Amino acid sequence: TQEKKKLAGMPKVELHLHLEGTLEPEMLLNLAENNSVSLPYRNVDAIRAAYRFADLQSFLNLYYLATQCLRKEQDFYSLTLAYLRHCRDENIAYTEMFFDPQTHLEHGVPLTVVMAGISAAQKEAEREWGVLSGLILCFERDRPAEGTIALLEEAERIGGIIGVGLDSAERDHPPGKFQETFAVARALGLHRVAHAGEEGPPEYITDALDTLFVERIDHGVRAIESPELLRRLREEQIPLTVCPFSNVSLGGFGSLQQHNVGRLLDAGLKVTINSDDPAYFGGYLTENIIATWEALGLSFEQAVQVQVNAIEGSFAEEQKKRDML
Ligand code: ES4
Ligand code: ZN
Repeated sequence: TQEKKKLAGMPKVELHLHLEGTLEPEMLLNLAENNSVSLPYRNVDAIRAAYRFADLQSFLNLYYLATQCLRKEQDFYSLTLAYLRHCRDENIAYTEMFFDPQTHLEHGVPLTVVMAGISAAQKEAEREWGVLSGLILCFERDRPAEGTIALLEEAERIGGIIGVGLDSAERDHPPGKFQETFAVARALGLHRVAHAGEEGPPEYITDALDTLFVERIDHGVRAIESPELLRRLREEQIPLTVCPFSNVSLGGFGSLQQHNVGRLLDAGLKVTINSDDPAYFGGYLTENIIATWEALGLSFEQAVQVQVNAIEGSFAEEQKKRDML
């Protein structure tokens, strides 16, 4: 339809995207071969067959297994450039990308290597295609907070991150453990976001706001359980980076038709739509937007509002935001 074409063609912004979650099966097999990492999968079909997840943890197990194949600067460069090429093809003008350095460090890959590869791809995508991007360093909440301040300081010495985030297994891992680390990030002038209310309770959303001083909530769909929190999120216009395909893939909602993003929009929240880990969850940003819009019967105006929210909720410079609006 005409409206569908307009949504696909309009300039877009993505605010919740894990670079490691863009690792497609074909690239994964290539990297495994090149880096002599043995995988329990022989071919693309076997990998795709493993993309059936019961919950967040079952997904993370596969996601972290696959990250073992990322070893060299070139690997991070190829991964990032392939995603940014998708952005060009989908008219995504600006994207803020997460990465998980602790996992790579555990595999013996230094932060300098990871960041050099990502940064080279970002520069190339901007130069060649005009696709702008920012990089957000995520801490994994199911690891100790110990060492995260040193990691943050090293990233600042290298340069190139615009903020910090908090991801990985949410259940039984409240945000408060990272209070000091996020305070340092804030003092350094870095932006702050956290996954909260994906599988965890609404209290984790409140805690992320009050103890980490986050500026956005990643996911946040369980806010629906607390009228008081809904009121706060609306009054303070805290952006939520909702990821519909991700939530359905990981069992948060039985189907796209049952997703609550329409209700969150109706409640006046500053909702954005994002792809999270598109290689694993069945589609990139445009597909998330169009399929959600169709499944929930959202209005065209609501779909456009979601993109205005993403521009306004982004950490782009004010002038760039005005250019995008
Ligand atoms: C993630 Cl979907 C999701 N949730 C939490 N942490 C993550 N890391 C990568 N994808
Ligand atoms: Zn995520």
